[in-house]
Amino acid sequence: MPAPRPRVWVSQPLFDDIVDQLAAHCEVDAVVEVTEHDPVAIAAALREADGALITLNERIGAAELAQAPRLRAIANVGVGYNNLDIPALDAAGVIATNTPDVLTGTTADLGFALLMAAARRVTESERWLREGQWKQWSFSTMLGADIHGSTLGILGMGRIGQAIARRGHHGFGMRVLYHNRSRLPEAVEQGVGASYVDFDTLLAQSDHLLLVLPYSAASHHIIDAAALAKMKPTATLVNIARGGLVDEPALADALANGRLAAAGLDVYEGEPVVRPELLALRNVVLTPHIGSASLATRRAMVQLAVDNLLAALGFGPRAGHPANPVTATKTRTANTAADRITGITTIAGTGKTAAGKR
Ligand code: 8YV
Repeated sequence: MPAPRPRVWVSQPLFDDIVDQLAAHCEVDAVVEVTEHDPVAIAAALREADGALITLNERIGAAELAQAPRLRAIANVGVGYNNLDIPALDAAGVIATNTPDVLTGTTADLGFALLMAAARRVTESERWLREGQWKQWSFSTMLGADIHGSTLGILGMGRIGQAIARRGHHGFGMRVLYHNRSRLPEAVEQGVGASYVDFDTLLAQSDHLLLVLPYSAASHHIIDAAALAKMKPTATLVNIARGGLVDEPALADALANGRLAAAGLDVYEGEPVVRPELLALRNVVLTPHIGSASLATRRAMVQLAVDNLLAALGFGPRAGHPANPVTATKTRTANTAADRITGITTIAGTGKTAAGKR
C-alpha cells in the first residue's frame, strides 16, 4: 500500500497557482480568507498536519508543537522568523525554513523610500497640500534634510543591510556606518562602502539610521529613550525590521518634542494596531508592513517557501535537504509521518543555534 500523502496546512491565502504545487504530493488544507489565528486555532490546524506554510502572523511554540505529533516541517514565508520558537522546534525535531535573498532588494528599496519620504517630508507635504493649506509658495515651506552626501547608519548588516549600504554609498554618495553583532570581512565592507563603528558612535554620527537587525530578546527595544537621546536631533530613524526593536512611546515622545526630526516605520510592536501617539504625529511616515510587497517578490517568497516545504517533506530535487533551514534540524533521512510518533526520525543537525540572521 502506498504511504499516505502528507497533510499540509496553509495558514493564509497566498498565490493559488504556486500553492497548488503542493497538491502534487500532499493533501492541502488552505485557508481561503485572511485570518487572525489564535493559538488554539493554530494548535487545532497543526494537530493532523505533517507540514505547514505560514506567515509572520502565526506564532508557533512548544504549546502548539506539543499538540502536533505528526508535524515535520514549517515553511515560513518571510526572512524574519521571530514568530517561531526555534529551540522548541529543534527539541521536537521539526525543520523550519525561511525565505532569504529573494526579498533583499525589494525590502532595501522600501527602506530607502521611507528614508526619503521622512527626511524630505514627502507624505507630510502631500497631506498638507490635500488639506488645502498651500496658499502661496514660500521659500521656507517643508524644509527637510538631505539624503545625498549625508551619513547613513545601518544597524544590522545582513543581506538587506548590505543592499541598503550599496544604495547609499554608490547611489547617493553617502558616508555609510554600520554596527552589527560581528564585523564584516574587510572586502565585503569595501564592496558595500561601509565602515564598522560601535553602537554609540553609530547613534551619535548618523544623519539617518536604518534598523535592519533581527528581533530577539537581545534586541528588544534596542532603540529606547537612552538610545534616542544619543542621536542627532536632526536625524531620521527608519525601521523596516520588527516593531519590537523600538520603544514606540519613547520614539513618539522624541518626535513630538524635537529630539528627533523624523521617522519612517513599516513595522510596529502591536501590528496591525498602530499607537495613537504615532498616528497623531506629522513627522512620521507610516506604512503597513509592506517591506517585501512587490508582486514579483511576494510571488518569489511563496515559491521559495513551497520549494522548502516540499523538500523538507521529502519531495522534489532537494528532497530531505531544504535550501533555507533556520533550525539546527536541517535535513531528514527518513520521511514517514510515523517517525515523529515513534521517535525514530533520523535527523542530521549541525548543533548551530539559529539566531535569525536577516
Ligand atoms: C514578509 C517580513 O512579508 O520577510 C519578512 O521578515 O517581514 C516580510 O517581508 C512577512 O514576513 C510575511 O510573512
